[in-house]
Amino acid sequence: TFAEKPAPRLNDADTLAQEIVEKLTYSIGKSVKRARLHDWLEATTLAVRDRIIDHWLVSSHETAETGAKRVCYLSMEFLIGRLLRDAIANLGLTQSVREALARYDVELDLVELLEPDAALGNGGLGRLAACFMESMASTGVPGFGYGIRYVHGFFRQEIVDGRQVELPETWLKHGNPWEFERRESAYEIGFGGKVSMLDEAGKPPRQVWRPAERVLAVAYDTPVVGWRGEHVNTLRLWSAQSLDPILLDAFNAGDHIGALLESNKAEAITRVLYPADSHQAGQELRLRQEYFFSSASLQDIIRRHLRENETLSNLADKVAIQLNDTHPAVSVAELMRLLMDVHGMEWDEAWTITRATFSYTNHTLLPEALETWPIHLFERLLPRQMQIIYAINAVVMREATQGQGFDDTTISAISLIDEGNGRRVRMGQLAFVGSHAVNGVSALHTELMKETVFHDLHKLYPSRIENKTNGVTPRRWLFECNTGLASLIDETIGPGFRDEIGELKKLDGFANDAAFREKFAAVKRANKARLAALVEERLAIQLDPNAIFDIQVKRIHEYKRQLLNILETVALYEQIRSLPHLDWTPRVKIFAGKAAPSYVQAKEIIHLAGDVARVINSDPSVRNLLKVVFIPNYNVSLAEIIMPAADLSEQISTAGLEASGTGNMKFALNGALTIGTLDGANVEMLEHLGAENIFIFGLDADEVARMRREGHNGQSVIDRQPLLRSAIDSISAGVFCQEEPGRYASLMNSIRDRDWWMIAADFRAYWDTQRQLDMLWKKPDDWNKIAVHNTARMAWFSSDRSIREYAKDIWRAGPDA
Ligand code: DL6
Repeated sequence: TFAEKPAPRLNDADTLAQEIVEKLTYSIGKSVKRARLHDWLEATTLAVRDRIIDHWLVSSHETAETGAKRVCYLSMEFLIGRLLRDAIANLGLTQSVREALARYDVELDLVELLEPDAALGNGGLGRLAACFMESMASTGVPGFGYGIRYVHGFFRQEIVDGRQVELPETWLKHGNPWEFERRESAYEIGFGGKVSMLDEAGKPPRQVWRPAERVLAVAYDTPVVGWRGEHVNTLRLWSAQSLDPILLDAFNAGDHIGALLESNKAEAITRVLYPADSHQAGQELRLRQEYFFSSASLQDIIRRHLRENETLSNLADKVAIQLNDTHPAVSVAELMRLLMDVHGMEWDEAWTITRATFSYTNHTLLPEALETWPIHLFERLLPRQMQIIYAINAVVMREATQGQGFDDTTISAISLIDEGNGRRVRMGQLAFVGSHAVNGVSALHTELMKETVFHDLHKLYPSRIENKTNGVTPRRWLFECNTGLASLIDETIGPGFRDEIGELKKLDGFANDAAFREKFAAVKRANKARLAALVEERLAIQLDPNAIFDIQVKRIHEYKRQLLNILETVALYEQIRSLPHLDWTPRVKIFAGKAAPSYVQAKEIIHLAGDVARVINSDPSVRNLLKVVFIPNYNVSLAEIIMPAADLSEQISTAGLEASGTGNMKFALNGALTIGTLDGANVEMLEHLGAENIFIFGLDADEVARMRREGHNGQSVIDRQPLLRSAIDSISAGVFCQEEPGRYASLMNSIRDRDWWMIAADFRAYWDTQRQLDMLWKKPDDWNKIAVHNTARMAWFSSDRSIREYAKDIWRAGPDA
């Protein structure tokens, strides 16, 4: 039976070589002689997948046998990246697979590069979900990720004539050897139609929803293997299909296109990922996506539960469901519907179970990102769920009025229905009231949640909000992406840190060891050379590895302030030109990131970065002192090359706006110094690293809020700062875009006027801190000491720590439950 552990397979290269060639021959139908590199990728993936399956079946069976509580992580996004390297590293097979392929003159490194990135996410939220899946498997928490199998993931970015162009991404072009289609796990999902009361003799009357449309959600499973292959979880992604692939009546009547309309409409639901991470999409298709994957996941959870239990009354003891932001918030109403209308439960019991089962993570305070839906749309698409939301609202209102005696303003802030903007359903409120725990993703963000978006709900339910600071998996973000550094750490403190990341602290003492620092710096140099080679190949720009690699890679957004970095770059350029005799520290400014396709200002920022790069890179007077590059199409695989190559990490958001950040953690773990504001998890990095090992500047969140209240205006600051004024004037005057001098007028005016993102307000502090870093670079011993401290002290930011906290405080699941 599956309960018995399978006999361990031999991990030697001979056995693996044989298994890979078997796949090549019998699954792909190619001979060794004829196989292309892509065939080797597929054969290797299938052979490695077989190894994972052995562990997968054991893990699933163990969970079922022991009745252990499962954690279901509902997320609209999983930004996974490539899987092969991760899987073989976690299985401990990297060397054997490398040798096995080498027998056929095939290089593992080249094979790996052919795997497409699974880019089923936009940025931070989706990448966090991927880290959490890996950490749940690595810490032995029985986890199920539930999401959407988008045919087209996050768009491919090209820069054409300086502007971002979005192209469709086609990760499934060659199929996906990691996944298993589960046709037996398919569920009907309804939309529209009517609700009526059914009064059957002998039974209590109940509401029945008769949807006008139905589509099928079909499961595709990908195994997620944890560290040392000890535990394997499942990522279950839903694909939409039509119940009737062809409408035969229409087809027979000669309407061949009409016969396919239904199926096209159904399949559209999972065709493409919405490419905006901080702006709500607002379209009907998006709401369909949200409901589609929520309902499919809940039906699946209930079916599995009833297979193993006789009742749904103990659902919350057996399953914890985490809502990753509000995208799956409709689940609260859907679970109530399933429990009451389908499984005959009474309201009170269903409500108790629902709240005990769900918990919700908030990832942003930006008002434009907080999801609301027009009631008329919601009601038309999901009439029964709308009724349930009204009923939940009535319960909450009663608690607020009778229990607490809140006034009308507070009540209307708490309400699930926003009456002020054409009547809308507030998904944040729905997720909040339907959950027993609500968390922010850094200490500062969690406090701000209490003070701002959930101020009134926090008064009503004061113990519900708690903090769970984000983390990143050290397997992908250190062991795999920075093999040089990981091996150096092995040599220095032994390999124990690979199992217990806390042991990285042992490295701290080596910061004072000159020989170690030299080796640490040599690893960094090699990583910088690798990035420089990539930049030369893709952009034909040569970078000097002796310069500071000063890197800002993330989504392009005004609050992340790439514009502050560009202005400092322009000011530096002008200073070097006017004071060429000074001993300037050479810098390479590296940018990468995608803008949401409809975000005009963000696209202008990309254009400006490119224009500034073109002018600076072609000016002989700053050669070797300043270079600027914008690397197109930032994705997980590119990040894996960039993070280990950074000397300096830019985490410079307007304080109070970055919920946590996770790039900040990846950079520091790989030994980059951080220049940053007191925002998101930077605040906790400061605590763990010590003030001497991180470069904090600028306004804090309270000061930003105060200045905004007082009506801060940029011009008054600019007038007092000649460097800033000159940079803004040069950009406005078209120095970097002579072909269209007015191109950046409105971007620059936004700083002169309201300066909402506090760019002018923070410029001086940022400039001064950058110059302090210039000085530090001239003392490599001091710089490298700080870099070593960064790697040594970042262990706390492992996503294993985050997951253990969720498991203990929120889910009450996992090995220690
Ligand atoms: O929590 C993960 C990640 C944070 O680290 C970032 O600070 C935050 O911006 C990001 N939020 C999103 C979009 N949120 N929504 N909705 O990706 O989450």
